[in-house]
Amino acid sequence: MQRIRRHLIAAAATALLASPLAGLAQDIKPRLIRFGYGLNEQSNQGRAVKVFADAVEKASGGKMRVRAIGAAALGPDTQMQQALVGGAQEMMVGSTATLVGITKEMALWDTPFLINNVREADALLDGPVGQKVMAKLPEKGLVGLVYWENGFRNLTNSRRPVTKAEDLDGIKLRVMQNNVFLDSFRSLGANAVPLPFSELFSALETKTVDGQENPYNTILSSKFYEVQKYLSVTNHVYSPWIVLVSKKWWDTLSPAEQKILKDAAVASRDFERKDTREEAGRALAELKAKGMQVNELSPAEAARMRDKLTRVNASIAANVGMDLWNETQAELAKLRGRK
Ligand code: TK8
Repeated sequence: MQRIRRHLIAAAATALLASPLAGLAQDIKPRLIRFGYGLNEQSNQGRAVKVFADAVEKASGGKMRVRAIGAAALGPDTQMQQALVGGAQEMMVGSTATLVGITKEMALWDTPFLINNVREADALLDGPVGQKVMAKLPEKGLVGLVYWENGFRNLTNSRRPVTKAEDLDGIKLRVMQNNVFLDSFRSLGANAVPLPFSELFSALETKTVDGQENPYNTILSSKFYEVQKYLSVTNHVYSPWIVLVSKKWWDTLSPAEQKILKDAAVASRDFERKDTREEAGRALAELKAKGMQVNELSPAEAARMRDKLTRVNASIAANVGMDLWNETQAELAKLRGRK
């Protein structure tokens, strides 16, 4: 009897150890966050992901671990977005422009010449308008935490300096997978082709496309200067990046864990904007030193280009909704009225 009981106790103990251990292990095992991004590790994006990762690990005492996976090793933006929606990947940072297929309101940020400077960018993105756009994500299976700065976009190509819209005639120009960008550059006369960023360098190298447009930082960190001769300063749009979480996964986190991610995201945003602006400030000189030929547009040609580009505004307004569009314009007017 005694022996049987001892056996039973031993068996019960084994069972206890075997099965609830799984539950126990879940508490002990760190939460692994696969965080994907498109640029290189040595870029403003890569540096800020590292800041985020360190902040999360520190605040969670190592219970939450971020595995940063750059250079689009988890796929281009659109593929990662789908992986987040499906719950196969936890986090990413990418362009808002590639999100438009999921959340149409994101097209607001594609509006040419919407934002004039970084002060306006921060106020608009972090204020009610930016938050309203972000709030459209959860119903699509995504949670947006913060906007980072990609930056003002400029044009590069391997054929000739672009000093006026007509110089784009016949230039095969890679654009993001986004209709506003496609229509904008087609209206300027370029032969615009949508392509994921991850395929861009080799497309430029093999001359599958002649040109592209991105902020100075990216032209530098992605070494586009190796395959692009001409840089035309157009500043045609301010591009944000957005830090995204899989909603499926987010809902399994405790409020304390969610707070750790939110706080780390804000810290990474503040770091990223500062870092990006510093780099942008010296990137142009570096690109020149690397042999790029840089040209500005004359005020008259810049105005003509602006005029052609902003013809897409009416359709953007209709797409994102007139209320959001008007609120954005009112917010910008308020910002511009303030000294
Ligand atoms: C990186 C992209 C990039 C964007 C582009 O994955 O595609 O041109 O500017 O930053 O999101």
